[in-house]
Amino acid sequence: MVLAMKIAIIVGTAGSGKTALTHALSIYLEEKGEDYAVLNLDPGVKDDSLPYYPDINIRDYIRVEDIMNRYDLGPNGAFIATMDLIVNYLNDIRNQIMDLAPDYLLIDTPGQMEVFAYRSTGSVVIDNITNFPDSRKALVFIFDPFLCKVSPGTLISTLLLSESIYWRFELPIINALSKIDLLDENEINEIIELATHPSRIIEKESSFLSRYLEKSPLISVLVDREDVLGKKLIPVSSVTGEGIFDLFSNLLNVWSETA
Ligand SMILES: Nc1nc2c(ncn2[C@@H]2O[C@H](COP(=O)(O)OP(=O)(O)OP(=O)(O)O)[C@@H](O)[C@H]2O)c(=O)[nH]1
Ligand SMILES: [Mg+2]
Repeated sequence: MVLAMKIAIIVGTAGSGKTALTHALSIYLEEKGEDYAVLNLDPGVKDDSLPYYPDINIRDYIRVEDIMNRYDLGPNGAFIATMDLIVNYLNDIRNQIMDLAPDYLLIDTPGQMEVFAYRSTGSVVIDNITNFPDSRKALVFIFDPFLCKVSPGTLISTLLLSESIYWRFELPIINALSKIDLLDENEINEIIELATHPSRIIEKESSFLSRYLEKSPLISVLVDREDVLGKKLIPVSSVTGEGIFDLFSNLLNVWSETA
């Protein structure tokens, strides 16, 4: 079956705004009259806390709280077990996607990004449920301003996280800065300036960090990739909708580049 679907997979650290951004993108597509579907891949989210209606919901198949009870596990162990058990339902989810056959599919991913992304399950899940010959995929990696504005070091770790997510999934990636309605313009500009030109972090800092960074192989990875990373960090607010048009335009570019 040929499905020329355009798929956005929303990833980011816990609380970065994945679910809210999935919702904001769904509102945007709804308003444009597009044919889209939303897939919730978070088996631990509270049902009444989802702001959108999931057309496909992993929780219809497996829930973290059931696994906690069944195997007498704590929340983290249960989440890891749940992610591993998800492989049993991949065909069902894939079939649901094929039945809906939307033009656009938005995938909201679990809070514990480190479990989802760094255990093998995450990429296996994404590969299996989205491997339609003509589909186009892109990751949207969220920079949580409340993590990356704390210090240059936390911004660097967020950049490296984005880079490592790219290598983990080997899919085109777009970086988005979330929650900009809670920032002033200077804060937004500074985060974008430094995130897209990591070498300026060294110039800016005259501290131990700067001396360390100059010698760190990690910063040279970022600086070497500056023209790629410098691609963009798109500021968005899922509350006001600011930047969602820009984010979607970038997604369209990435999908068309991979066509
Ligand atoms: N003001 C504001 N709040 C936001 C925005 N995006 C997310 N939030 C808030 O940030 C909190 C976390 O947002 P979620 O969308 O649940 O984040 P998440 O990444 O899905 O969280 P987990 O799935 O638990 O990892 C919620 O209280 C949201 O209302 C935004 O653009 N602006
Ligand atoms: Mg969420």
